Amino acid sequence: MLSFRTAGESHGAALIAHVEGIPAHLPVDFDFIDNELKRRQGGYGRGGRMKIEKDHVRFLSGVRHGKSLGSPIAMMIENRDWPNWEEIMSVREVASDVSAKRRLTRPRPGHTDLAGSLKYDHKDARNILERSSARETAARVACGGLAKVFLRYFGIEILSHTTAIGEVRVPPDLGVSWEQLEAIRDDEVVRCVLPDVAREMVREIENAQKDGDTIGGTFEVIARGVPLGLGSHTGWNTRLDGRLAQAIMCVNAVKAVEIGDGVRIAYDRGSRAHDEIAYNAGQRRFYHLSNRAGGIEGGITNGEDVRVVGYLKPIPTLKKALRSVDMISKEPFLAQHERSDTCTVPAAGVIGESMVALVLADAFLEKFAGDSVDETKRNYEGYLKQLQDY
Ligand code: EPS
Repeated sequence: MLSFRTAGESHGAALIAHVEGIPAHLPVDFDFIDNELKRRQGGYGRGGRMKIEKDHVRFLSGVRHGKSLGSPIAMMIENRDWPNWEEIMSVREVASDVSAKRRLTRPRPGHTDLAGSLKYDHKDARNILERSSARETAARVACGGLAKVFLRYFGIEILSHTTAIGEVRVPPDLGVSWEQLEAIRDDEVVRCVLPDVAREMVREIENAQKDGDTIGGTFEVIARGVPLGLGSHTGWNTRLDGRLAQAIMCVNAVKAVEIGDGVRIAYDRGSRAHDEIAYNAGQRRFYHLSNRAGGIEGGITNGEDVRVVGYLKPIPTLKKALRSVDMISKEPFLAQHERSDTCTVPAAGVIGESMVALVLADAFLEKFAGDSVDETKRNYEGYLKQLQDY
């Protein structure tokens, strides 16, 4: 099974990522992983910080001569902004005039500032926001990049697209093709497959920016080549849809998750909600005539594409500040403004891909295990034969 952890503050020296469970002998595609980080940094509506950072993964352990060793893989992404924050974010004690710099005491509604400061008993919300910042997702994308490299070895690929920015949406019945997803893989604007809608999305972001406001939206992650049988109906925590929901819900600013057409079918009849079953005798496999279930039935992948949608709230750092209360004086104030982004939906799609990759790789290893990728492959091929022989 695959597990991962991250560490690091947004304006600290570096982000750290730690992945355990990748079998030995996996060829590591370093350029691919760096490109994943680059994709996450793109998207119209990012703030000034993205002009400073140029993320790159430095592998510290677990890989030798280009291949995984089977031991824990540690990775580091340096923060280029760090020289500007060395004193403010120093791990050593500093003079009181330094610790007062960039202090935040007027919490932003919708942000972690207040709940985190009260819970951890901090009088400076910087001690909270530095870790709750979406900067942390760069480390997750490094872990997800590795998971994608592993999945690719078994023919599983994952991409995403932006399906809404504010009120501008792609049509709900848009059947997006893999070629369309490939075409926007490295798009640096909004990562929407329909050029007309993409232009409107840019305008929607610009309008929010002009108003000193922020804007949310939705993205869809699609995984193809996923075998039938990942996840299990046997326990509440083994169901793959539940695991995917958590993985997407914990992406910064996500407030709702949908599998397939889950939201729409809640308002429809069963006869229009489910995917009818057919059998392809040539390929000796069952398949479905539609995919409203998003490739998962009963918490188990059913062999169709896995489709997960993330819904993002507009991020809570606003120039047009909302009412708040100073944490120290308890006086009413407008919330503090920090340098920030206007829209992070295109970046969130890339982060969503990583989270889906990590969940699928974990479920894949749970089922097929193996200390080396060849052993995993033998187990996998044996299972594919079992399905064909059914
Ligand atoms: C973030 C605020 C901005 C974003 C940051 C997330 O950073 P800063 O405070 O340095 O301007 O750019 O995102 C990243 C740094 C990143 O790599 O995604 C926040 O408050 O969450």
